[in-house]
Amino acid sequence: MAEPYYLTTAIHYPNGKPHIGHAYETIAADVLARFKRQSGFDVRFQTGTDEHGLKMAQKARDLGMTPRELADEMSGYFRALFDQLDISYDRFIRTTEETHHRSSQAIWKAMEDNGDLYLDRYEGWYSVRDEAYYDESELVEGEGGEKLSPQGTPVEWTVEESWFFRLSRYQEPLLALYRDNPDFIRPEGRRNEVMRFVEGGLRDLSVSRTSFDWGVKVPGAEEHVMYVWVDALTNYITGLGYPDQTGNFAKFWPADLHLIGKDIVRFHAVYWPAFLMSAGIAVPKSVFGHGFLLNRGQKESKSLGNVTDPAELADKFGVDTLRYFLMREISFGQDGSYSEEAIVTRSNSELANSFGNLAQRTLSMISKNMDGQLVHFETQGEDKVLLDTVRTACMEGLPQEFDRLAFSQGIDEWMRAVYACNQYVDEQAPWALRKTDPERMKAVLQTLFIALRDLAIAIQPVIPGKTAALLDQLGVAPGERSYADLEGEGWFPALVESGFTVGKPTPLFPRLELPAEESA
Ligand code: ME8
Repeated sequence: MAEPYYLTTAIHYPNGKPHIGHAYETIAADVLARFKRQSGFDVRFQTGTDEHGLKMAQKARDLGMTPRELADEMSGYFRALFDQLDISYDRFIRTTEETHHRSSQAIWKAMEDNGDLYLDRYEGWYSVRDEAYYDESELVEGEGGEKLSPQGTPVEWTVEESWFFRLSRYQEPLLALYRDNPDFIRPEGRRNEVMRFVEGGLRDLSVSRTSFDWGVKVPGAEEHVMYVWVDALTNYITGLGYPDQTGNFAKFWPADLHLIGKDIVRFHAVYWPAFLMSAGIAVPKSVFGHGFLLNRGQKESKSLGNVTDPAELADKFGVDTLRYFLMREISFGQDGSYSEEAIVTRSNSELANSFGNLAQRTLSMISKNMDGQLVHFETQGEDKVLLDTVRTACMEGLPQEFDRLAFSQGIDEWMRAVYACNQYVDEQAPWALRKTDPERMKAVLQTLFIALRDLAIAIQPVIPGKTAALLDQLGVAPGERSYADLEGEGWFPALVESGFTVGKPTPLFPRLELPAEESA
C-alpha cells in the first residue's frame, strides 16, 4: 500500500484578495504534492482560508460588510486563484465551517482536561495587525518615537480577562522535540532562531478574547472567543476529521510537512506542537519556513502602489510559466525578487529556447522526415551516453533536490540535461543526416524522443499543464508518467509496435515579449 503523505500550506487571511506571496507558497506546496504523488505516495494536500479574528472583523467593518460576507467573498478569490494555478489540493478548508468550530472546541477541551487552561487577566502590548501580544523588550521605536511591534505595526496597551495556555510547561518537551528531530524545523537558520526563543523561557499564552466575538466560542465560557491562532492551527486536523480519530486522521496524522512563510514559524514550531502535546495528539513531522517574495526587491504594499494580482500575472504569462519562474528563480527558503522582465527573460531562455525548442525540433523532424513513424534501434555509443545523462538527471538529480525542497537546484539539474540534449542536436545535425545517412537520422531522433519523454515526466510537478500536452503528443499513457516509469526501457519498443505516429507539433512555450510599458 502506498505510504501516506500529508502536506499543508498556511491558511490565508481572506481580508483582501490573494497576493503573489499566497500564490508563491501554494505553488511550492503544489509542486511538492505532485512530486510526492508521482513518487508513489498517497498524498493529501490541504490549503484554505483563515477567516476569524480581529483583523477580519475590523476590515469588514471598514468595508461596511459583516465578517462572514467579507470571508465568503474573499475566500472565493483564493479558491478561484488556486484553481487557475492548477493547485491540486484535496481539501480547501474554511475556518468558518461548522466542522471546524467543533474540532477547535474539542482540542480546547482536551487541553483544558489536561490542566493547561486557566482564566486570568491579560495586560500587554497588543498589535491588532499581527494579532499578537509583545513584550516590552520586543518593541521597537517608530519614527515619531511611538512604540511599534518587531514587525513595525502599531501596538496598544491592552487589558482583558483571558484564558491562558500553560505554554511554560512545554519548554523542555519542545527543546527535546527539536533535539531529537533535527529536521523538525527547516531551514537550519529558522531552527536556530526558534531554539534560541524557546531556550530563553516560555511564558503562558493568552488564548481567548472578550473584546470581540468573531471567532470560535470557548466551550463553557461563551463570552470568550478563542485567540485566532488556536483555531487557525487546528485547521490541520479538522481537515482530517478530528475529533474523530479514525479514517483520514488515523491515516494521515501526524502531518509530514507544514509549508509556511518565515513570519509564522514560531506559531507552527512552538505553539502548535505545545497545543498538540497538551491535547495528547502527535506533533507534526516537520515545518518548513520559506522566504518572502519581493517585487523588484520591495515588499508589496498598497501605499507603494506595487501590488500585483497573481491571477493577472498568470493570465499574462501563462500558468506554467509563472509556476516555473517562481520555483526556478528563487532558492527555496530564501527571500527572492520578481519582476515582469525577469519572468520574460527566464521563460524565453529556458522554456521557449531550450526545452520548448528541443521538443519542437524533435517532433517536427520526426513528423516531417519520418512521416511521424518511429523506428526502434538498440541505443549505443553517444546516444546511450546522452540518455544516461538525461535519465540520471530525471531519476536522481531532480528528485533528490525536490525531496529536500531545493526546487531551484532540482530544476537546475534538469536544465543541464536539456542543454545536453540541445548540444547533441547541434552536434548530430539530424537535418543534414537526412540525405547522407537516413538510418542514423532515425537513431538520433529516437534518442531525442526518448530523452524528451524522460525530461517531460521529471518536470511534471512544476509545469503540469504543458507536460501533460507534451506527453500526450509523445503517446505516453497517463498511467505511465511516474518516476518509477523512468526505469523501464520496454515502453519505447511497445510504442513503436503499437503503430503510434507523431503528429505535427504545436509550440509549447511561445517566446514572450515584454509588455510595452515595462521595457522602457
Ligand atoms: O499568516 N512572500 O495568513 P497570511 C511569500 N492566516 N510568502 C508570503 C508573503 C510574501 N510576500 N506574504 C505572506 C497568515 N506570505 C495566517 C496563517 S496558518 C494556521 C495561519 C505567506 O494570509 C505567509 O508567510 O498573512 C503565510 O505562510 C501565508 O503566506 C499566508 O499568510
